[in-house]
Amino acid sequence: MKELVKKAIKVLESNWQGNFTIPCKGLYPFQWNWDSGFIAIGLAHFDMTKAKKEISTLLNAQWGNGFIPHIIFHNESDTYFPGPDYHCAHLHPHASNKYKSSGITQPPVIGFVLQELYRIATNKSDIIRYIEEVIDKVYQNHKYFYENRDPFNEGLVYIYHNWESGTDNSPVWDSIFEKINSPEYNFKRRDTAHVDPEQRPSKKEYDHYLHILEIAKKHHYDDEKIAELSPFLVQDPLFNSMLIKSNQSLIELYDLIGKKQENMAQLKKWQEKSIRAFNEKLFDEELGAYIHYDLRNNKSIKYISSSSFTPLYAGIPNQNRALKMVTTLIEKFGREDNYLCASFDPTSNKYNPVKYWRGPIWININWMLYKGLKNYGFNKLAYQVKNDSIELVEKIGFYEYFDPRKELYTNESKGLGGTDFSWTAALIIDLLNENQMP
Ligand code: 2M8
Repeated sequence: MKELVKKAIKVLESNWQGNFTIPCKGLYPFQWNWDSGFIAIGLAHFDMTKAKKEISTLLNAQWGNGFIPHIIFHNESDTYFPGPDYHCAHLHPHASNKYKSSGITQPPVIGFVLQELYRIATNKSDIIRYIEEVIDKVYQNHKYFYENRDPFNEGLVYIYHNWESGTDNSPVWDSIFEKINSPEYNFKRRDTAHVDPEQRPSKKEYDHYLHILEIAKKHHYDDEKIAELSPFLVQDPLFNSMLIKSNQSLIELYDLIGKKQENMAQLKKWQEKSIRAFNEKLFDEELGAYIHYDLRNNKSIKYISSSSFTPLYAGIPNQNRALKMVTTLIEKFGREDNYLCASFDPTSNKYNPVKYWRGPIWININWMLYKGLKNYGFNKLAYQVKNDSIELVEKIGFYEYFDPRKELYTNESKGLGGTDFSWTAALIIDLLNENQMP
């Protein structure tokens, strides 16, 4: 196990750029928002200075309105599309004039990441000082979401692009894209130069991704216009779980530092409303899990993905509902010959065990599922998720994603997507470190 931690540290060190970490050489050569959050958790175990730097570098690129972009283009690179010249974030009046970035965001993990750093830190007074320095920025980010991404004041925020979800080509988006008449764009993809196209989204899907961006750009990334016009407008259980989990962390951290009682009071109000709305609107009794809501077309999207179970990590369901979710998880995802946890329902005909977010296992989601299941007392399943994650990485390496089918794994097996992937390394360090704790 010590060897695996050493290897993971090596991955993180080789992806470190001096003040942030790239997710993967070639494939993702810039700073990504939620990647940085997960990466900081790994860094914190062996170099807290770097962990703090990772978060500060991301927060430095925050816009005047509290928004934090999904990619920050600190450096030049021509190995990724779409780059800064395509995204044109400067179209928005509050965009940072110091950093080039995208104009879309990603799941808000930084609140709970700060609490993780506090948990891991040995020097508690140092990390408290750091939290005091940055916590208001994270609060401003949550304020941005509640004030700009919740047009009906429901307590649930929307995403307007699949890239905002983090689960880019999940089958959950298929029905939305089927309704959109996107033009065929002429562009040069870079991802398929690094990874087998079988494991990446299709050209048609990329046309949709660009089309939604074009609409946002045309309106200078104006949130009101986007809410009115974007063909993609979704309340995502993963995204909202991250917000709720981070709300809770911010409440507890404000309590710890004993400052800004007014922010804490506001967070508590958001939190109560969000949890209630989440439980009322996003749970599907028949499917026994939380699902996405298509706000543009006013209907639930009736598919189960690994996002459906992330509310466990945020403490959203009550114990009864959590039990229902676990039954669903075991029934649909828990075949003995599969590792846990596929990113999409393996019993669905849309499931594809090698294609990105349409089936493969992702370590960041497993990390959340492990923690969530454990918090509700489902220890056996929790440890199965944890042990499966470690076993996969130990067998074949720090890949971006993994085929769930056990029979495929021999000594020559390869994983999927990018190699030496940062959040896989970072979260494996965290999972392994826990074993050494009393
Ligand atoms: C993937 O997304 C990017 C776009 O943001 C891409 O495919 O080009 C996703 O897996 C996303 O969740 C992740 O943050 C990003 C970088 O690892 O890659």
